[in-house]
Amino acid sequence: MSSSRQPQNNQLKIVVVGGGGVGKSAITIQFIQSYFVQDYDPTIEDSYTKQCVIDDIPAKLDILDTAGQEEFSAMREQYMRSGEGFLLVFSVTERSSFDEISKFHRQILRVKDRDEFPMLIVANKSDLELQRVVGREEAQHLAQQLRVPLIECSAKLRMNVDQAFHELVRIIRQFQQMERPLMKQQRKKNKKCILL
Ligand SMILES: Nc1nc2c(ncn2[C@@H]2O[C@H](COP(=O)(O)OP(=O)(O)OP(=O)(O)O)[C@@H](O)[C@H]2O)c(=O)[nH]1
Ligand SMILES: [Mg+2]
Repeated sequence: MSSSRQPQNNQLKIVVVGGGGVGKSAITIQFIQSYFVQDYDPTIEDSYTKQCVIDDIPAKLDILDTAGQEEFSAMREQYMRSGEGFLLVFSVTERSSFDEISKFHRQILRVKDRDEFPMLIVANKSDLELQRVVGREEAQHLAQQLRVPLIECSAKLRMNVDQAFHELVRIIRQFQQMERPLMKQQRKKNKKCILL
């Protein structure tokens, strides 16, 4: 690919959301540093950057690992405004975290004022099969309802961790590509209005 065809700005803002203790930090730290955090230390807000090449296109990911605990929920709108794509994480061992997915989804669409936005649902802790309370089919059903793809993952086993981030990057790229011509049309329209 010639350099002129490369996207000018390959920086992408990814935000990891979901209930408390579902494994957002564990997934993020596995992706960035390739180790599993065993202890639970509730997050307030942590940010990371990672350079990677996805489908032969370089990307600089700015990843925001957010607080799941309710007491920090006031910060949500602010990070939702800046995010270009969201991982919606729940734990297959905790029903309330699954119920929260729809709420995060709804809040993101409201803050973005859109019907659709780049997101990926992550069903984490799938290594804990015996403690699973949210079935695969049930999760798939919600994903179809929300029109958001879903991936099963385990931060502990490092299963589908890279895939989750890479897939979200693909979803963001597709969305932004669709948006660009639309924005141009919009600008033209606006211009016409001003001339009139
Ligand atoms: N077995 C198993 N445990 C996990 C997995 N992911 C996270 N955990 C454990 O679950 C606990 C909570 O994980 P965190 O990553 O801190 O959860 P969080 O979503 O960041 O929580 P908040 O920061 O409070 O929102 C920790 O003890 C992790 O070791 C997983 O895939 N499998
Ligand atoms: Mg955390």
